[in-house]
Amino acid sequence: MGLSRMTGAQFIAGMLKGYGLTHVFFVESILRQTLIELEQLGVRRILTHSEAAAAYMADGYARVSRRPGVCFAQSVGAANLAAALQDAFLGRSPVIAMTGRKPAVAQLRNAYQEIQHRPLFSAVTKYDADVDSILQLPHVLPQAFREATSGTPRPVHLEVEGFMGELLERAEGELEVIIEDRYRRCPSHRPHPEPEFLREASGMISRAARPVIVAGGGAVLSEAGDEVLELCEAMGIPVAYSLDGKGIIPEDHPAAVGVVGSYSSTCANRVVSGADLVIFVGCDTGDQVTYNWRIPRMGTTVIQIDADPTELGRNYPGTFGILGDPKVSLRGISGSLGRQDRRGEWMWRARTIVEEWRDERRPLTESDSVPIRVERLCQELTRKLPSNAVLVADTGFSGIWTGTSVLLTQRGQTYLRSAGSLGWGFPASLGAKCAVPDRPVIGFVGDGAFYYHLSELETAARWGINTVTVVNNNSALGQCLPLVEQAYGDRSGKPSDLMRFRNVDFTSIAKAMGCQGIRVERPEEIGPALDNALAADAPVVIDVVTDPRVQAPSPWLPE
Ligand SMILES: Cc1ncc(C[n+]2csc(CCOP(=O)(O)OP(=O)(O)O)c2C)c(N)n1
Repeated sequence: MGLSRMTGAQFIAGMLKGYGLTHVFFVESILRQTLIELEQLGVRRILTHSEAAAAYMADGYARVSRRPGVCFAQSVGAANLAAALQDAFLGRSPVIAMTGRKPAVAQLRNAYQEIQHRPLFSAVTKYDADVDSILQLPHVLPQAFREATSGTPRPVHLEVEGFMGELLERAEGELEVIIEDRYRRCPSHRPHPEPEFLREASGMISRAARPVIVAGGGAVLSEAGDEVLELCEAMGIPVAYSLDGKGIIPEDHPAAVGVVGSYSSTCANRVVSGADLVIFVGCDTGDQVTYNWRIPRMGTTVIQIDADPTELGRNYPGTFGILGDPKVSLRGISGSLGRQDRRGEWMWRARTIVEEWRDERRPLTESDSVPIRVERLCQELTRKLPSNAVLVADTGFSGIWTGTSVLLTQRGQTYLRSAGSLGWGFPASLGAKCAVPDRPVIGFVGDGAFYYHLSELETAARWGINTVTVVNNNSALGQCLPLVEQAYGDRSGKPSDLMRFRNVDFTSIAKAMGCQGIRVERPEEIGPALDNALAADAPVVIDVVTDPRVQAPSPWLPE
């Protein structure tokens, strides 16, 4: 190939296409020439109704495909875009964000729409470069892909000269588009652990009486499901997981004990609390998966396997850390295990704890009450979830409900969830569908979450992004309801001002925007609604009227 004369726009477009991008997400007035080039290359240009939605779509695209997702915004949109990268940062998602900036001569002198962007992006990116010369492009653009996909995947930001990036994209240079295949997806590298550490870990596992695996998003990223199962079955080790690790093994497997931590199943918290050895696999040990670092309790023996050395021992001092790709490391541990011990009694005990929790919840999951109980909605969703489905959950109760009450029993199913930003779920589900158009993508959102980006129903209809969105419509910020009432205590006033909405039928909004809508008010209507929505040739909103007083399960904590 070699060098050839091209514009900045041609180079950027060539790189994005070369790295496998099928879609980019943006609000107009940015990189126009690049978008024109991308059209020629067959990349779909998804115009959104806000920069936040563009970032969330790129994020959903990236998380489900483990390939970088790309979003653009013009100068004044940069702050909106940066705000929405928070979820990609927390969710460890390889999003590449590109924005425009007026040239240096316009900076710091009251230029229209212009503020400093670096502070906005510094907290939500791992790499942030200004691109003021076309000669930088062959360095910064490949580096953006390397940074986004290596180590802990996270967002990166490139700020391109010109408020629309136009100065750089019109410039010409002698350039060559070089694609490094390795950085087209995560994990870009699979670091191999030190053998003596694997032997030591195997010894610790053999000696433990009640070991538990807690698998996280890093294990999913590494596609370590088979290796987790192999270790758990060979050695009799129950498997809990973070929300990001949900689906790592089929949840109806006898060793699966559920999501542990604060957004959790009682059974998972009980089993992990009872362990004498906890093996964190690609799991961040943050406050959510450990319920404020109380499960496992400090002092418990911990092995942690992670591809990022800075995670090892971060929250449990004295951790036995193994630096390595989870899949490779687990293979190594299984390979160096001596005596196999099925730990019949411990496995039976873990299983009993799971059965107790499921039995306890059965009256709710099979409830016929109207308004519909969310437990029943989740049960129907479990039954109808296609074997290759992607389930995308918003934050708060939507994370708890889906995490605890929708079971992913098939290896081909994927679970994605908001890392905390209310409103992420719907646009993220659209981005996910763009990345995996042949898989059914189902969003699960509260009405409070859905309101954020309702306008993207029009985007879904315009581009035929045929997702199913299940709205848990309780006309309230349900998770906040009891908390606000509690905060009021005996004081007079109107708590409802803080968390109640009007009763709105989202199906009419969906239809007005060119989508389909199915209103569900009775439990027996849920199954048929899901069947019809999954078969539809359009984006569908299933608006499920539920009881705002029904609270998602609270986390269990030992005495
Ligand atoms: C950006 C943002 N703002 C506020 C919150 C706090 N928050 C978490 S859950 C929640 C209520 C969600 O309501 P809804 O989506 O209707 O779901 P429900 O609780 O009713 O199931 C709020 C306000 C948040 N997580 N993110």
